[in-house]
Amino acid sequence: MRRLIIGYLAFLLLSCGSNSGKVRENLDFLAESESAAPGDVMMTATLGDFDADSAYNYLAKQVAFGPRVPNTEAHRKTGDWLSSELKRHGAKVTEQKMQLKAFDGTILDSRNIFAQFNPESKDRILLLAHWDCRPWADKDPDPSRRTEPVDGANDGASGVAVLLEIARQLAANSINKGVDILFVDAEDWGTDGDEDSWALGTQYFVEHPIVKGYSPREAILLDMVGGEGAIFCREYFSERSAPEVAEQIWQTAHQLGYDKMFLNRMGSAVMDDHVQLIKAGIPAIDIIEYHPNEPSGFNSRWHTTSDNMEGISKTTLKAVGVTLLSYLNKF
Ligand code: AHN
Ligand code: ZN
Repeated sequence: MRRLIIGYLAFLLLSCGSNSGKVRENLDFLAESESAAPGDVMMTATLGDFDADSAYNYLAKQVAFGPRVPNTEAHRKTGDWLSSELKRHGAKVTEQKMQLKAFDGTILDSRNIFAQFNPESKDRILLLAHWDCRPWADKDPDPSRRTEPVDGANDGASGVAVLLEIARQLAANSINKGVDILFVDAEDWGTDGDEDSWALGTQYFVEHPIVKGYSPREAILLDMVGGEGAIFCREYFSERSAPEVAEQIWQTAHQLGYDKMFLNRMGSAVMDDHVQLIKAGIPAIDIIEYHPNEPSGFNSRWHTTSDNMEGISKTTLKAVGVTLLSYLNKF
């Protein structure tokens, strides 16, 4: 049995990044659930209304700094701005500065940015996204452009933008819940086939707790949550770790009328920041786009020079933001 599970896991990992619709079909054990008709909104985000224009501006602002690649000026400036923006929203902000060694030996001047709302509350939820950009557009269709950095409009800036807007809503509505927002660095300086080369900032975060004995009830990772026409399916490692959290998120999305975007079925297995949290004992899920017709499982702009503002949709940002904000109301 144990060997079977390990074999199954290996199979899944191999399938990550390959176009194996058949495997995914077999994983489709989650039944479609009842959903509201579009526009039939059964619940509102009482923490305030998630403002998609504001989230979009937060996204554009990051992209305007330039690619947020560690060891660059754009990265340093963006880090300073993220930190000041979170402080402006009344959070207790801690910057975790560290030098991380990438798989290719490069030393990355990195920084995790940790913002706590109601730090005294014991019952906490952790919301996170990576804020760095991939240094090379190695999936670009044009080989001559594969050494250029990516803009990371979707891969990086989108998750951060949604969380900044959530921080703004938390401040405006002075809620009394324990909410932590974490922007992790050095997620995207990884290489295929070496799973520990990714998510370096999150690895550092769990190895060097900022708060003694830190153990949030659950964590929700946002990754690639702004793409035009994005679909969100349930993710394998999230299901292993915190199926009840995923269930609640997808149910909330359906109640809000976003059942066409949040499909209640299995997508793929993604090695992402949440896996490092899970390994450290924190129940975590990943809300990440799933593109069944792409070899990567992500949209065709992923890790290309086209991951820019043109691929961003306010509708997608809004669906994710409103869903998450509504979920926080229930937390
Ligand atoms: C895999 O490709 C297996 N994981 C992707 C993690 C990632 C990179 N998320 C954003 N960029
Ligand atoms: Zn990436």
